[in-house]
Amino acid sequence: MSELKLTPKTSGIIGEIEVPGDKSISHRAIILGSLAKGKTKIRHFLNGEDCLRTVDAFRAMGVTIEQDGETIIINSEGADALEEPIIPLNFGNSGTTTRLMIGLLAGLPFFTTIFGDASLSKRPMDRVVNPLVEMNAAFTGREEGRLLPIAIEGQQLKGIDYILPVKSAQVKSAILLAGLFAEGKTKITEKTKTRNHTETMLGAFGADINVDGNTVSISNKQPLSATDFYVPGDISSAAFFLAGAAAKSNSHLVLKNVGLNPTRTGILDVLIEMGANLTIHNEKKVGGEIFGDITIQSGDLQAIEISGDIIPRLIDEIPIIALLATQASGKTIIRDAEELRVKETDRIAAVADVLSTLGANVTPTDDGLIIEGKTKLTGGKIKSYNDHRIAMMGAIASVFSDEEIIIDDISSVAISYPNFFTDFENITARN
Ligand code: SPQ
Repeated sequence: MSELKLTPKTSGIIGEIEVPGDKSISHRAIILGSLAKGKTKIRHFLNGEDCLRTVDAFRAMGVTIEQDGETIIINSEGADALEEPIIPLNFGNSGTTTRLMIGLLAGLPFFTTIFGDASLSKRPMDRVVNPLVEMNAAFTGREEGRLLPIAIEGQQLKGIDYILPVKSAQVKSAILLAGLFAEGKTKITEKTKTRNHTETMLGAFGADINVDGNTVSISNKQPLSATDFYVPGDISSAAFFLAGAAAKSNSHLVLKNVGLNPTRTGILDVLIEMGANLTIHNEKKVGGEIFGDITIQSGDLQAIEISGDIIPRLIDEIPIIALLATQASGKTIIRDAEELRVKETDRIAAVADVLSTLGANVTPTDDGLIIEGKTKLTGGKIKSYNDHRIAMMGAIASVFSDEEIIIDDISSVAISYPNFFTDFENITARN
């Protein structure tokens, strides 16, 4: 346990920072770079615990992966050369590693067992196991493969035409990776579009992939080709400081090279609709991913309603949006976010608990939260629930309180933003 006491921050959030590389893209760069024959160089890789689990998995399958800080060099003999890992693969806390790797391992010609920590062992895997079984995959696991640990007996898979029943990029990605090794075509249709990094990056690595609206098709016709890749800053990490600066008076913050993929920018739409003072500049595109700089200044925020198709575009930002809503005038209503119940922790319950402890007026619902603002937060001892996004939300809350806030355990922050507290100190240093 690593407890942290945060003193009140009286003046604004001021400065310029570059957040670490995007977690979703970093995982996928390791996976695709390991499947492609040749040398892949990844720059601005997220050196966080979850992405390192994905690195370890491919090292265990014989891929040479060298790391120098945020630069990764992969030398791979291609997918055909991957070897059976001799020990079970430990995926720690990482849902992305687990679900994407289940899809990939299902079609590789060897046996693998996978497991994770207590949180990961409670998260549902049937959402990937069920469609993969339809593709001829063979699994054994706790509760008939619904939960980790799971053993995977690689099979010759066959293509599938699948309509996603859950709003999940991880499920879509698992099926796409399985489709790379399946006979025939694999086609996936989503009712609501989720983050599209897997399909975009598969295109950059030369896969035979086609995107038509909300439908993605892939065939196993051509092997992937190695390519260099730059990982933009993680908008989900930037979101904490964007929200803090939007609501804390006298703030002026510049965030450099933040990923602006439209399937991820729901947080920016919300900030603008609430009345935040935000501009985007220096937009660039590399490897199919857009990124740019965001400048934000404090403003008067109004409550809004958040529901429907925007939810997958900001699902990981809902904890920090809920905190932001405590600083907006009126009633913010968040709906259609039932997926939050099955993240690293039940994020609806965790957010409601933490914000209530700090004196906010917040009500959890089955699929979201109702928050009444504007509230001056109190101090108190809060729980992180061993969830990085809850711990970082708790830290930003200290900007809106005149009393000390104690977070019971901040170790989970290393999952997605190892330098979070250094950056936080730097932009609040005048206090
Ligand atoms: O990897 P993990 O633990 O699932 O990470 C989270 C997060 O908050 O960092 C969710 F808890 O992000 C997911 C995200 O919620 C990352 C992700 C991806 O990279 O494909 C997709 C989303 O999950 P899902 O279940 O909607 O597919």
